[in-house]
Amino acid sequence: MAPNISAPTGVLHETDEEVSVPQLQQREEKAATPKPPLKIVWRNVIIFVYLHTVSLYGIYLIFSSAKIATTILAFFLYNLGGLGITAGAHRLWAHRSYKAKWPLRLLLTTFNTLAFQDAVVDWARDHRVHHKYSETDADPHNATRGFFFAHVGWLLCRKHPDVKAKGSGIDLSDLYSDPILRYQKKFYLLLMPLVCFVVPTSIPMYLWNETFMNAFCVNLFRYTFTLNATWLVNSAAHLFGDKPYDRFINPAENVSVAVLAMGEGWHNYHHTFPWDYKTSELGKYSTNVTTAFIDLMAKIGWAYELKTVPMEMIKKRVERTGDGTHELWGWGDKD
Ligand code: ST9
Ligand code: ZN
Ligand code: ZN
Repeated sequence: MAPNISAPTGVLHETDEEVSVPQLQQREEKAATPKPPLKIVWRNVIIFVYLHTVSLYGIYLIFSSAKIATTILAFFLYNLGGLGITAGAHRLWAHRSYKAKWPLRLLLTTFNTLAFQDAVVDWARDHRVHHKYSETDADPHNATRGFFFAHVGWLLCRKHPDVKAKGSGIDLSDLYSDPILRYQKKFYLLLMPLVCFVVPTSIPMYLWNETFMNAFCVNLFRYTFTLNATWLVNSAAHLFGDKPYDRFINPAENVSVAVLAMGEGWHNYHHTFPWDYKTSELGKYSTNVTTAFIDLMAKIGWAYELKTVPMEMIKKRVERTGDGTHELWGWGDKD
């Protein structure tokens, strides 16, 4: 059964029939081809070890010498940066699950730069490849290679040749047609250090006389925390949780990840119905802050054409491919 909405160019809408075809093809090819050598990128290993070490010190400073305002700011910026990934790179740009007017696109691009997960066009390219070739060698963070690889290991080595080969077939014209995204990519090496590091470190120093060390380390912790919350979607939410919508895929429903990742842990639903702007069936605000944000933007007219999935389609899918954990008896109480 195909979704009853039109698919924009380059966006991946899996139909029921398509779900396992790439996995099957890949398994057959894999048996015949030797594994390419793993090329570790030591520069990244050093950077991520440094980042996590300073972040641990940042946690210590939060509980010892940092001012409370510095910690509150870090929490606030985690939310803004998070929205730049969830509402921006993920739901708006990678999946086109809603449309946004230019002020919202500009805001989300700024938030996205604060989260420093590379330019939106590159993030969305990897993510579209991830959905289309999920759990194969063409998936940049293929979770069948284990928790560590899916979490951060994939950022510490060169990509598998299949990622580049299969990824080159992904249409990104919709992303490159947006001047805001083109400018973000073009000036990324100037904008990112400013928005992600310089401004968040300077605010506490100039507004409430925080020390450089406290401001710098607490902000680095904020950045690393957001990274790990994001990476958990690729690792934990691809390995642990129920599969009420499709038991034949690895992505699972993981409430802890949903809370940390602002609503992105409902991953069995999301991989089954990737065009839903809520990335979950109900999109309850308590475990899906991003949906609350998009709904607010829709109220002021900055977000529009929000895509969802008809309840009847969800129900049929649950009955056909679910693992039996869906509370079907609650169908009448949806919010
Ligand atoms: C980071 C990203 O952390 C995290 C993304 C996670 C995604 C999660 C998704 C889950 C759902 C959403 C949940 C959100 C939750 C948020 C919660 C928030 C509270 N297709 O990459 P290169 C080609 S970033 C086609 O260098 P290498 C292409 O020609 C952290 N072609 O590959 C490309 O050239 P260009 C900060 C592709 O050399 C060329 O290959 N950033 C594709 O193998 C070279 O590309 C970092 O730390 C493709 N998919 O290096 C940087 N990919 O780009 C880390 C590549 O010019 N990255 N090509 O077109 C790197 O250093 C490198 O990418 C590498 C691989 C070493 C990992
Ligand atoms: Zn997605
Ligand atoms: Zn996934």
